[in-house]
Amino acid sequence: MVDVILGLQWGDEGKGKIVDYFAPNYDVIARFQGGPNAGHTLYVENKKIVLHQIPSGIFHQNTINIIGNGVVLDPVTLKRECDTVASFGIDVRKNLFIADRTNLIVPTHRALDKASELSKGESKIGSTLKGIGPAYMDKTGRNALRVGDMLGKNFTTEYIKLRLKHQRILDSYHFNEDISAWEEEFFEAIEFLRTLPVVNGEYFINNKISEGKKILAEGAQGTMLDVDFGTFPFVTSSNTISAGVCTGLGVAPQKIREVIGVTKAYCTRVGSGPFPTELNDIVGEELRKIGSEFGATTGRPRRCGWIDLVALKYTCMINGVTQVVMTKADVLDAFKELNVCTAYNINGEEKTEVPFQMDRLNIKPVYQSFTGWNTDTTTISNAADLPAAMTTYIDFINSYIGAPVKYVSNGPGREQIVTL
Ligand code: 2SA
Ligand code: MG
Repeated sequence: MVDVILGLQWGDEGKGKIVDYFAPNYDVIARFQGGPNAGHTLYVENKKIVLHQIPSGIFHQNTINIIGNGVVLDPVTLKRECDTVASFGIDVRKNLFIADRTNLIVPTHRALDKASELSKGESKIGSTLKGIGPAYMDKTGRNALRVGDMLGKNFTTEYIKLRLKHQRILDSYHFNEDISAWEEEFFEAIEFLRTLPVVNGEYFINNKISEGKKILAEGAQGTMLDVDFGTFPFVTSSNTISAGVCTGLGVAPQKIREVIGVTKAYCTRVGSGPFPTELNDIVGEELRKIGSEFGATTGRPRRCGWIDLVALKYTCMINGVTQVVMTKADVLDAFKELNVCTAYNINGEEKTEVPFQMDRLNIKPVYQSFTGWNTDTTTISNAADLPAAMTTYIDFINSYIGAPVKYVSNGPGREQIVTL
């Protein structure tokens, strides 16, 4: 059976920590979408590690990790990350596998990402500039190079053909940065990638399922960044939702058991696009400061605001969430009053559904206020010891979204998680 952990907001919900926490219960951890745009933060031996390409189970000796076909893979980032992981005494060749159908990010994808963003000016997506959009365009456009191609004799020729295609687009953008250094790094990384175990991902996973192994699919970004259901066009280019597990790994829908959705106790977004509950005031700044809300991949300050239950209920619906993990609840310890958004006021009408293209509407959040618990919760380990005001806050969220909050994370440490 396959369980899924995924983000219910705009990414950065703290999925890395949660995957790391649950990893000991699983035999295999699989990434099914996204690429080096992801930034999954873990603490290993008290050191902060940010993983972009490798699944978050890599630091557990007995866990197998697989990069699935739905991922876009940047060999350079992967190599760098493998070196970091190896420095902790972990043999990546033993427990990291890569699906042969995984699409490669090539240096010109990064250049195209940059050129496209520059050309959009004010209306840019705020992408991570990792080449994600162009790489997925080449997948659906049927031009991409995949990991399996890298093992063939004609790889360099195919690469040059693709680069020429990209060059014509780059020329139309008048983009003429020299990418030869990127290319050199790319081919070095390809050599390294050739030494890693490449497998037929769909058989690999399904065989594991038949053997009765437990699989955890690790989502990247969040549902509000899903290419179909997110705040398009301010989204990423993959399906970040539970359905993405089927296409991104090659598993059938009935194999999926638990869908564990991760949400912050408040809300953040990095990059452009609509964010109804954003706080452009001192409260938003406090959230950013206390929550250390800076992009794990790009270092960009994240936009902060109150939790948005309209969006959360929607993302629980799309994913079929069976349990919710609420992270960074301790960040709210400092606040005397909390707000949760229960409806969108659009032109004087209160709506409780996420509309088509939020960015074209003037949405005012309708809030319900709660008294903050205003006490340090970071050392609590039993549900019974949580402050009553926090329980009230969580109960309200449960009843609104129709999915149960089963875990509350109250700090970055592995032990800082309360089971409800
Ligand atoms: P892209 O690069 O094409 O996927 O960007 C498109 C949009 O998706 C957003 N996006 C993200 N949002 C939150 N977290 C992400 N990962 C990093 C992190 C981001 C970082 O964990 O902090 O370090 O800035 C992530 N990846 C993509 C992106 O901001 C665009 O809005
Ligand atoms: Mg992140």
